[in-house]
Amino acid sequence: MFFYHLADLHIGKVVHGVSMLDNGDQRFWIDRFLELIDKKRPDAIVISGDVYDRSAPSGDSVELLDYMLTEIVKRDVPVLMVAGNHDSGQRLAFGSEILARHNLHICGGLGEGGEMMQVVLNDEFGPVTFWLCPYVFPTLVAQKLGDDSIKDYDTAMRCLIERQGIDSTGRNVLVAHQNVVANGQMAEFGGSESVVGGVGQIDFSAFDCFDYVALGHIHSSYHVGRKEVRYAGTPLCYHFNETRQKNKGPVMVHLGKKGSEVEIQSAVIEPKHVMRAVSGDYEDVVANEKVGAKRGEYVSVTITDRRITPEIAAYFREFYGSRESVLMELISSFRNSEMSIGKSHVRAEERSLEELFTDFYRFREGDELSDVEARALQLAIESMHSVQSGDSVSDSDVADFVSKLIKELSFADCGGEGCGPSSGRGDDGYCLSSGGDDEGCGPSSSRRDEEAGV
Ligand SMILES: [Mn+2]
Repeated sequence: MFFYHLADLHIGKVVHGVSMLDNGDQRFWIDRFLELIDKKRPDAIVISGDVYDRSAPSGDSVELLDYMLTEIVKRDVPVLMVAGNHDSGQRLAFGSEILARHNLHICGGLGEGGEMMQVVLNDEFGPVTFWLCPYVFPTLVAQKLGDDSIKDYDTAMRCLIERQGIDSTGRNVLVAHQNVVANGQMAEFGGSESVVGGVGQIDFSAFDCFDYVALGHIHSSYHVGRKEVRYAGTPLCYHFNETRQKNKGPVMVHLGKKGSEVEIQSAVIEPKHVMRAVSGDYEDVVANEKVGAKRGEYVSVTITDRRITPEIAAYFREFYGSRESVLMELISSFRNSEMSIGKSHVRAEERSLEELFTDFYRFREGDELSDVEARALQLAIESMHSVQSGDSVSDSDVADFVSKLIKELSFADCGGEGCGPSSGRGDDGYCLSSGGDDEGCGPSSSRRDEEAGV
């Protein structure tokens, strides 16, 4: 018996504002998977929950799952699927009795008395019983089994399995969606799970009577306690932490004669967009990415030596956009306070406004003020000092200052200082300030995106 074990498809998932559905990532993966089915001819497909990302999935999500299941069933391959904690079991199981006649087995809930759905498939060694168990929690199991003493997940699962009356002389596979651990050790979280560690742990020994346990819930692909108790992981990276996992993809399970070793391998499906995280000093990231960035990627950039300015954000967005890539995340791990901007240990209150601004400018622009800019700063500070504290600033004060500024700067401009207050530096062939200086700090669109946390 050879089957593919998948889990946590999360159809409709949005990652950093990018819809894996609308951007074609999930459809692309499904099409590659269908090719794999044509090539390898499995005896079954097992899907261990979190089929959708939401309990009330969008119409497009339903359409995509419909496409996937229809294509598999057309190929005469049975599908065994359970509801995860993200799914509504009731909705997922719509028409399940009818669909089961076409070898599409969907389990949305337990039976009245806590029975799991059973599907028996045969191969040359006889029958294999698949036990379909949707996501369950202790109070549900306590109610189904009429046993109020069931309070925790581990007990709930053990009682539930006990209730099934499993014949362990035959071959049994469990399909479940739970948080399973080995000897209390924390799970290797992928990153995109909506649960936190330690909640609802079940020890892997609860599953001793099964030849293979096809798990969903944790988004990494790995085994727990023994190699036959296994998480498939998400098909695609749904979090930048998950880019560390090399083997994303369906798990191939070969079940031989009872008692013989179960062969388990990962199949690799290349995603439509590779997700990649880069980190380093600004100049290094810029230089490295010019050489290393590929086309059509999902990228996270962490700058370690400065804060993100609208100009930096605009630069990276443009850089990746021109490569048909998406800048999903742009963050700064630069944690020092403003005081460290000028590497000065003098308290901010004791420093002149001119010094503070010059440091701020150097930090933000990575360069010194030009002579013209220094003159403009001086004028601004003089004007400020001429206004007594507590006095209100009249419109004519402002008009005076602005006309003085324009006069000074246009004089300097004619003096060959460049083309205006901030003469658009072009380090390495790009321009940090894109000419929007008069309006404040860069094009307003980039500022909006910055606020939106891009
Ligand atoms: Mn999940």
